Amino acid sequence: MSLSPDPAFARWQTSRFLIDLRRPQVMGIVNVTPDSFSDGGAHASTAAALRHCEQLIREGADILDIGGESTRPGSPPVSLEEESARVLPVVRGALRLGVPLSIDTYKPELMRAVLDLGADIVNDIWALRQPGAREAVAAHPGCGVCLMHMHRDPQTMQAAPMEGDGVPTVRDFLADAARRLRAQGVAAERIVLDPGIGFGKTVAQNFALLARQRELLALGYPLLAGWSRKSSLGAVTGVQEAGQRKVASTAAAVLAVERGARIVRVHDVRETVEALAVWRAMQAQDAGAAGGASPDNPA
Ligand code: PT1
Repeated sequence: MSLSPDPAFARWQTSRFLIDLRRPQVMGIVNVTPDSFSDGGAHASTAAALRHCEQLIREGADILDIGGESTRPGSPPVSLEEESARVLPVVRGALRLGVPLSIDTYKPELMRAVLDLGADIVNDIWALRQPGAREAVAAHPGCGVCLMHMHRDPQTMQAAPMEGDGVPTVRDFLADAARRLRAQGVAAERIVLDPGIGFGKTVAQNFALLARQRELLALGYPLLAGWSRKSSLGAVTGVQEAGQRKVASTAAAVLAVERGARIVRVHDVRETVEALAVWRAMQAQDAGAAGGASPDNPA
């Protein structure tokens, strides 16, 4: 099982683009933060961030995810003014690059501002739980949205992770978040769900969310998975330095896709695109990929 024939999984409606999810999509991470967890703040300036956007597109990114506040465990929040000053100039420039732009923010004022500029997707680690966020997305006629599960908040989530079997908890949370947004009139095709790897979960709970992605897919929405450089990968590989976790991150991205995720959020775009080309070559010959000639199946 991997590609669902259900049309609910086939595409993601966003402001400017109808994204075809039959091919897994690589979402490249663009951190516009001086304290960014893995690029040492190298992209803190607008020009550097835009160069990074162009680089990720050359490497094969299908979508760019632009964020101005680090939400890795223990990160301090930044003000609306600071986050807007970091993100808005980059969004203005990146709108010309011809790929869907996702903005990683939970602040409704910034959501409205980027949607007014023409941004395509709101990626919210709070799943639109901040007052006014759901309304900001619902007021837009066609933007995409990614709803992510987080236990507690970025400051406290790892101090007291979830308890017990996290999969039903995450599933029920995401079902509720999607239901609330649908109730505001947002079409199902605009919505993607994300288990929130590393957001208040133990290492075992994160891997259970990978092993049992099928239980989340049962909700009927496409899934986005973000494993890139995260500490759970460090825990199982012994690689302490986040920037050195490329192999583990790429493996996790492929496994997530193999278990049904349609979008992977990654730092290492070139590696991920290459690895997914291998996955796609396998997929093309999978049972049901009717009639393809191959060494095992001569035409
Ligand atoms: C994610 C995600 C995100 N992750 C979406 N947006 C981050 N939709 C930011 C660690 O354990 O998975 N999905 N935006 C980054 N967050 C973290 C969390 C970074 C945990 C690092 C860790 O190392």
